[in-house]
Amino acid sequence: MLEPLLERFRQGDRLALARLLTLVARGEQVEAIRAGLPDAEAGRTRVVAVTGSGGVGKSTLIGKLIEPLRARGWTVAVLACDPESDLTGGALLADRVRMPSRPEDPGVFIRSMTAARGHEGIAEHLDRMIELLRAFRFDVVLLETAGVGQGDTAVWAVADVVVLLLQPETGDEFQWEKAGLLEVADVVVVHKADLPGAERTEAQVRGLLNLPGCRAIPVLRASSDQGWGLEDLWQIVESLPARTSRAEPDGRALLRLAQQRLARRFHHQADDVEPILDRWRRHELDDGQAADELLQALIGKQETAR
Ligand SMILES: Nc1nc2c(ncn2[C@@H]2O[C@H](COP(=O)(O)OP(=O)(O)O)[C@@H](O)[C@H]2O)c(=O)[nH]1
Ligand SMILES: [Mg+2]
Repeated sequence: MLEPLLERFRQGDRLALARLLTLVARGEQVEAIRAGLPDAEAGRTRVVAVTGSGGVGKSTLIGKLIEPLRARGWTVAVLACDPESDLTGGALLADRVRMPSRPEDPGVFIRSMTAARGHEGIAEHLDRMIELLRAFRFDVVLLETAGVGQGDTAVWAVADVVVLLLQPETGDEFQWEKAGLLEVADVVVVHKADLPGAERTEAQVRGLLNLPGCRAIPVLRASSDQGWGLEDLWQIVESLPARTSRAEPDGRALLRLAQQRLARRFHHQADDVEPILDRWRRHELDDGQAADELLQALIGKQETAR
C-alpha cells in the first residue's frame, strides 16, 4: 500500500505528498516512508519560518510572498503550524482566503497542520515533514508559526532562516525581548508599517538588537497591505547563509551559528552572567569553571524560556 504511494510521490504527485505528510504527522510508518524517499537535492530547498504573535499578519505576508517567488520560477510549499488556527475555525478559514490553495498552480502547495493533529504532535514530527518537502524538491518552504510554544521553537530548529514579524506600537518587541526570544530571529520585520509608529518601533528594535561583537540582524519595515518591503525582505532572506548550512556537513557552520547565538545571549542575560563574572574576577572560578557555569546559565535559561 505504501509503495504505490511512494512511487507517485517520486513522480511528483502532490496528492501522494499530502497523504504521506498526513502519515508522517501522525507518526505512522515513518521509517518505511523515509526509506522510500528520493534523495533531496543538496542545498536546494530553503526553509523559512515566519513567526510572530497572532494577528501580526503572518498569513497575509506569506500569501503575498508566494506570487513573487513563483514569478522567479520557484516552487513553494507552505506549512501553517499555527495553534491559534485550530482554536477558531474562523482563523483557519481566513487563512484559506489569505493563502489561496491554487489547485491550478502545481508549483504551490499549502498545508495547514492544525487540522491534522495538535501542536505538540506537529513539533514531534516536523523535521520528518520537512524532509518530505525537501525530497519533493520544493525551492522554498514557508512555515507559519506563532513563535511562543514548545512547537514553535521546534519550527525554528528546522528552519534555515527565521523571520520575526512585529507590529508597530504594540510593545511586541519588548515582549519578545523579555522572553529572551528576540535573538532567535535572523531578520526582524516591522510589519503593517503602513500604520503609525512603525519608524519608532524599528528604531526600538535596532536598539535592542544592536550589541557589540554580535552579528548584525537586519531590521526592515514592510506592509503586506500596500505591498512594499516584501521584495527587500526576500532579498535579505536569500542573502543570508542557510542557518544550518547543510552544505558543510561537518557542522562547522552550525558551530559558528551556535557561537553567535551564545554571544547574543551573553549580552542579553546580564542578570545571569554578571554574578558568574564577579566570581571569576575574584579568582573564585578558573576559566574552565566559569565557562561551564556560563553555559549552564545561558542554556538553562533557554530551557525555561521555552
Ligand atoms: N494595516 C495592515 N494590516 C494588515 C497587514 N497585513 C495584514 N493585516 C491585517 O492583520 C490581520 C491579521 O492578519 P493575519 O495574516 O491573519 O495574521 P496572523 O495571525 O499573524 O496570520 C488581518 O485583518 C489582516 O488584514 C498590513 O500590512 N497592514
Ligand atoms: Mg495566520
